[in-house]
Amino acid sequence: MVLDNLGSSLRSALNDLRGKSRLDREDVEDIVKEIQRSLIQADVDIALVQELSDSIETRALEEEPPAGTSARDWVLRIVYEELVDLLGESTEIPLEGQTILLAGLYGSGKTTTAAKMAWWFSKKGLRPAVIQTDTDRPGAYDQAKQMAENAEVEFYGDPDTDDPVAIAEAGLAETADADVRIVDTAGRDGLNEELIAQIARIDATATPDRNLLVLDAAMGQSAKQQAQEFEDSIGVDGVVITKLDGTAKGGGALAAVDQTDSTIAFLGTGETVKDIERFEPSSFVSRLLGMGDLKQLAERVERAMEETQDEEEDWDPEEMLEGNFTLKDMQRQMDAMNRMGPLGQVMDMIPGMGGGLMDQLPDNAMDMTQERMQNYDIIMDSMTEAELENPRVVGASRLKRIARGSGKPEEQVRELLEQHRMMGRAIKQFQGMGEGDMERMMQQMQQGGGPGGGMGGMGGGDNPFS
Ligand SMILES: Nc1nc2c(ncn2[C@@H]2O[C@H](COP(=O)(O)OP(=O)(O)O)[C@@H](O)[C@H]2O)c(=O)[nH]1
Ligand SMILES: [Mg+2]
Repeated sequence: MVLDNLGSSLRSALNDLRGKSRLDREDVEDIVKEIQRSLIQADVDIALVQELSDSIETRALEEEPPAGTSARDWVLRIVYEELVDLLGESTEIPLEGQTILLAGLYGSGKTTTAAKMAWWFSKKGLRPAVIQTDTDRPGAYDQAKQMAENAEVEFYGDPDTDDPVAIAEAGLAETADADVRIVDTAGRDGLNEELIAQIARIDATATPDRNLLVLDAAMGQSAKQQAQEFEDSIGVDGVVITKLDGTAKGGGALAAVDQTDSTIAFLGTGETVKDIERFEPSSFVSRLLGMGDLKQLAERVERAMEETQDEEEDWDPEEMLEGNFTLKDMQRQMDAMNRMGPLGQVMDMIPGMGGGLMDQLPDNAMDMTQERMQNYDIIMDSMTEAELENPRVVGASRLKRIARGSGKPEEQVRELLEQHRMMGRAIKQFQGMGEGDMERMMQQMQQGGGPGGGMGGMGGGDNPFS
């Protein structure tokens, strides 16, 4: 994944700031060094790295953090904002009729991307068609046709013609009924003048609404120059970065985006037609930094809590977060978890929780299968109110009684109590994250200024994360 290292190395640098409320020059320099190291490892252009780290350093030292913000939150937020700024907006792709031309080097993933994008548009309710104009590569026609079939979209190609401009022209006429026409082209080296002239002619004939440059995430520094050649000949409106499912680091592609002053439109994450994502800078950077996808998290938490709350009018999540974690809380947590999905996945979406913290928890703290939860539920039904509120009172004889009453082995009752202790500890660690880091961060975000920007889904103060 692009800049994969950045998240983890940055997290460890940020961890050193725990408990600090102010940043000194040395802290900032350490963090900037970490950032530089991982960007350079990810093949990001040196000039770009310098620019980014300069602005992070300047802001961290000169800007005054809002009252009550910890040093860690503050740096995280600056890094987040600068990275989002670097990546820019996502390329505008209106959901309406249009022609899109795909250009790029051999094997960059154009043909695959054409079918993926067609699939994507069809899921948005538009009628797409793929037009294949690659006459250079044997098998290009069959490959494109097959992929269009997989995507269940209209296809035009002509294996008997060797003039790509004529094919483009005929294809556009033939697919006039389609909403979105995606013109796939032959791979070309930006330095091959003949092929550059050819794509310029296709561009002139097809008059696409936008030209997208398809770049393999594995491309290194040469991506920048290639991108410039395409920019000069046909103009690049947006970039598709492919093969992000591999080990490639994507730094070259990033430099290309910067070089052509363009933006990222889509990300390719696999070989099938469904392996495509629309690029969203804020959620991309959130994940990158291990801050989780705040918007998505907020929506899921809110939905689950609304449902739980409907049934439990008098539950005070704040009390739970303050350390009084009872078995009843655990029951509610399990209930909410059932609705939200696996706890690990949910934790990954919480700012500051991704990666690092999960590793510190005992493995089985998160290992809550559906079946175990059901068993626990049954056991808890055999417990008294007092036991649920304060499970410490459960000694050997009560344990026997509960096991008999629920028809579950004593071993399982013991396991439930142990599970509860572990979750209680995990919740404490939640708070230990840094004197309410998380809470403050979410508040800042709700006020609009912070990472995530539009925190649309984050409603009132009725869930434990607000
Ligand atoms: N893993 C992975 N493979 C991809 C992705 N996009 C394309 N490929 C593979 O890369 C190779 C070249 O892709 P193709 O679309 O033919 O590239 P083109 O020459 O630019 O048209 C094929 O084997 C594709 O299956 C991707 O996002 N992930
Ligand atoms: Mg191709």
